[in-house]
Amino acid sequence: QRLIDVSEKWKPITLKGIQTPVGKINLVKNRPESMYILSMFPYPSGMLHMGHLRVYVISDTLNRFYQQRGHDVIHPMGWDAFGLPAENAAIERGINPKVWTEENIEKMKKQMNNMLANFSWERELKTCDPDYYKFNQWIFLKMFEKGLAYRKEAEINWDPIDKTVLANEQVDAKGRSWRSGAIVEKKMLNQWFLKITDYTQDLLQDMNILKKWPDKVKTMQHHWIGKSKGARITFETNCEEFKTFSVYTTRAETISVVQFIGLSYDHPIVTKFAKTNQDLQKYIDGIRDLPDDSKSGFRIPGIMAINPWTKKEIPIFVAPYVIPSYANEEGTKGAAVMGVPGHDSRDFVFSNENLPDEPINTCVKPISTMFLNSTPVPFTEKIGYMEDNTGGMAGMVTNEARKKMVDQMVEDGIAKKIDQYRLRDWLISRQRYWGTPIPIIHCDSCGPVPVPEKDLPVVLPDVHEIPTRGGNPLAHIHDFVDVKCPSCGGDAKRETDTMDTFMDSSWYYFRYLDNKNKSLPFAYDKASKNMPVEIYVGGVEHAILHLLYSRFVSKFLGSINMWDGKNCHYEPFNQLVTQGMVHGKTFVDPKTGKFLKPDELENAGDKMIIKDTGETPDISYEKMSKSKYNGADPDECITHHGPDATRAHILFQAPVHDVLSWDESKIIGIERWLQRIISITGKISEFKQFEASYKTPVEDELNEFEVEFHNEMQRYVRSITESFERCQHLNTVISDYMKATHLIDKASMNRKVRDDMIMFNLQKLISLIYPVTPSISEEMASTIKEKQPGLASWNHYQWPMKERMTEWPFKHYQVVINGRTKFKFVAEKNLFKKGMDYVYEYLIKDPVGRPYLVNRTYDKMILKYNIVSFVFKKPKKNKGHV
Ligand code: ANZ
Ligand code: ZN
Repeated sequence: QRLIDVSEKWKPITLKGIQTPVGKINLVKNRPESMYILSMFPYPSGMLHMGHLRVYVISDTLNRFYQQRGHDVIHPMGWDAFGLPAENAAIERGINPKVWTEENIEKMKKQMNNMLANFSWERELKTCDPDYYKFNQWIFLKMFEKGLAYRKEAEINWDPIDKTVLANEQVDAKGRSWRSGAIVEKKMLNQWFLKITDYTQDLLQDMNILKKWPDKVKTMQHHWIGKSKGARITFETNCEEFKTFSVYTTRAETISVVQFIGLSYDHPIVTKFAKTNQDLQKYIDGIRDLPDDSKSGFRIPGIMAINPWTKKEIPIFVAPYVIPSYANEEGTKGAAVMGVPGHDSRDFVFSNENLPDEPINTCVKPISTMFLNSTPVPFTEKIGYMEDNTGGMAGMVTNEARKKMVDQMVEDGIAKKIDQYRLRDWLISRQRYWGTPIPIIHCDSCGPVPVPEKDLPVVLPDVHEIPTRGGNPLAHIHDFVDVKCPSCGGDAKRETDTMDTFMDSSWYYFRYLDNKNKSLPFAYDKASKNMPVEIYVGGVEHAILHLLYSRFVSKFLGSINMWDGKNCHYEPFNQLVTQGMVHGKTFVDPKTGKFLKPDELENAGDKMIIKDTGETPDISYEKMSKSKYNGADPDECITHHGPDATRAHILFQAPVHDVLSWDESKIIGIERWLQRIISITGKISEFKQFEASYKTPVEDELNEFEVEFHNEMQRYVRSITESFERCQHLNTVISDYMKATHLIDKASMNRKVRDDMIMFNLQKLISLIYPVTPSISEEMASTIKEKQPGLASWNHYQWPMKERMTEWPFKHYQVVINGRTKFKFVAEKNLFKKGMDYVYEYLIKDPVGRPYLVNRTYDKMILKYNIVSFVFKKPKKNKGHV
């Protein structure tokens, strides 16, 4: 039996009189299967925020639910401890980032305990621990061995302020760094890459088996991988030195109206012509400084391309919108695009700017022209009819025409069908201190040599202050850099890049399963037994990269036989629960448009007004941020309202996937509900001395109120159980709690339901609320056990079983005689089916019915609905006789 902790600290403030549960809880473990419930581990910033609170409430609630159901739950927690903020904080303070990080971890751990998050702390890990990052290095070396880790010159996004490389998604639409706000520069550097593109097919295909992932997330992954089906078409030129080049297109059917060729600045044609054309060279030099949406171009004189379909000559441009590293011909530099202004909006804009006098040609028209007077230009729908100017294709649907055209060109030897992906290899080099050193030694004679496995970990050298004199911080630490080559023994230098922290988080869920293993990242058996993670809870902001990298690394680890995941295609996460953001109440001065601080506002009756002006502020809910003064501190809410109310409140306010608009004042509803449970528990415990042997009686022993009570309670048990199982709308769990509480309260007042049944169902309720409000559940259970020695052995940690719904086997009937209701009775449901005679016999034997029927004969007897009606002839009055 496994023991779990319940916080020993919480002293309730609002819900007075409740004692803090102390010590350990015995949970029954009767299912051998483990249940791996994982929440995304936090960056140790020093303070839990509302988003953290929300994730951990969800995962802990599920954790407790599955424990009650007898599972051996793995619910670990750790720290994503490398990365920039720690490094910056350390530089600011002149300390080692480790110090800052450790302090923060301690603070956040306390906060997690305060919210009663019940983590398997014995599994804890910190990614900045050499014991952990040793295996980042180990995995890197395995990839290196398999040819999946390589170094190449690459253009990188360079943040000139943070002096670091940025991933594409760290650069916003305006070309600024997400962190420093600086305009990002392009720079060429030798970088380490992981060949995630080798896994493109698997990453795409295996999404089909991820049935329990939100569609939105799968769409985002699809989009990121970005498969497109197209063709590479060869164009000839009129230039002797460059007889041919090729373009990549997904719209081959538009070839008859290609009006220009766009080349990326690094295309060989450009490079060649720039040698003799200073203006061109100047244009290329300035190209990196152009904004992303620049329409500019440079027409290369002295060369024309020949359209292979129409044989017309068309101009060639350097076009900045052509992405240098997308859809390049295998083994070549630079990309080329066939410009079709009639059917592509980028080409259209470019053509207007650079070929202003050229009329725009089209070759596709809409399928339905019914509502259109003319075809819009550019007409960018992929589906349409081919116009007459397309030779043999006129009238064909685009898809068909494309296929036919490509097949024809393939036959003619001028085209190849290819699939193209947007996904690039994973650049893991970071020019930073606070990360995992890449375990490579550069030797002049041997090249890059992997650090032998026995020498791992390559420990991050301890520094009092991080060198900030430019270049890589580690390059300044000579003891670290100057080493002997492991291969030839000559003088060599250590790699000074550190790894992207996404590497740390791409496999941490494996390490939890075996976090003390010294020789391997984790043991085969442990991983195979407990993987995949059953439920992964986290923010949707990690829906692309973190999940993609994790899937890649998990599959790679499968490929080198580190774990057996055949059944799940080596997918690491079975169900993904992405919780929505927490928004804060934001007050804006309608006059100035400024965000208002809490101390600029005051309470005026039931609303807030602006202190200085007395005016009503505009209120909205927005993403929490310091500049909007709309943040909320989880600690404060817990201090004021206790962890139980806070947990229930956060679940109640919105379905798991939706945005949650945080309004602390609404917690009052939750507090009333909890008070009610406390008071009915006290009351019902006083009814009488109960015995543990109670079981729900069979239906014909129940009165109709009991049947209804039983059924309604059953509906809540089922609905709550299913909500937890599906984990879609945990808010309904709380409303079911409230309804069940109301039901029991009502029954305890009306007393039409037998006492034992009320107590039995109260006990169920106390088990049902345990996942969300563990300390109140705990407290109520001990109240009952104290007052009711007969129930002392009751195990409130067991999830209530679903019971049969019952039907009351009886029915209410009424008897109507000559149009007047005379009496009512209760009898079996299908009484009328047994026939008139039976009903008559039944009634005349009934002590209530007998006086009405005895010694009379009826003229008519009718059975309808639940009414028995009799018509008796009135005794005729004797006329004439006296
Ligand atoms: C002619 C054409 C006509 C195109 C048309 C589109 C519409 P996806 O689906 O994203 O793969 N393209 C090719 N290589 C490019 C590069 N390196 N940089 C920028 N654009 C490039 O897009 C493929 C389309 O993007 C290709 O099809 C090509 O333009 C352009 F009506 O060719 B298309
Ligand atoms: Zn060497």
